[in-house]
Amino acid sequence: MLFRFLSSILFALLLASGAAAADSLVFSNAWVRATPPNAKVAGGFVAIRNAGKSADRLISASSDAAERVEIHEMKMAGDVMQMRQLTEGMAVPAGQSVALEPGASHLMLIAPKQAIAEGQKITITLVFAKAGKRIVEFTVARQAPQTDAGMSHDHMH
Ligand SMILES: [Cu+2]
Repeated sequence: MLFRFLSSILFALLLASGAAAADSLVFSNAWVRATPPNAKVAGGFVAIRNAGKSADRLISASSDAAERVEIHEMKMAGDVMQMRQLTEGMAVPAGQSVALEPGASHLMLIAPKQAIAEGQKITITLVFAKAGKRIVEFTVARQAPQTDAGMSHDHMH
């Protein structure tokens, strides 16, 4: 009986550590493109790295700053670049990074409730199939933030 009790505690601990292991999504370069006042949409971009061992999926997004937030992709239809909503969301494979970036997949803030002006912060909640909700702060900018890759490393001597 005692053994049974101990093993159920152990099982609970394993479940808890499993939940912690799901917490392995890393977000970088989160930004929303500044729009003119009264713009009907704004594009949101972020790199998502899944450092975990199980595949996940971005299934929806929302923000207080907009009526709704959709997950879009850009696709060529003949000669024309078109946007469509990814109603099934976007896969984030284990051990890989996916980039929401201009000209590719992106978040679309529909009917912004406020001016989206340079320098502002916009909080967007990203919902993942396994990891659940993640709250990510996006900076409003005119263009993609520069990463500092390579600047302070690898000097030749
Ligand atoms: Cu779009």
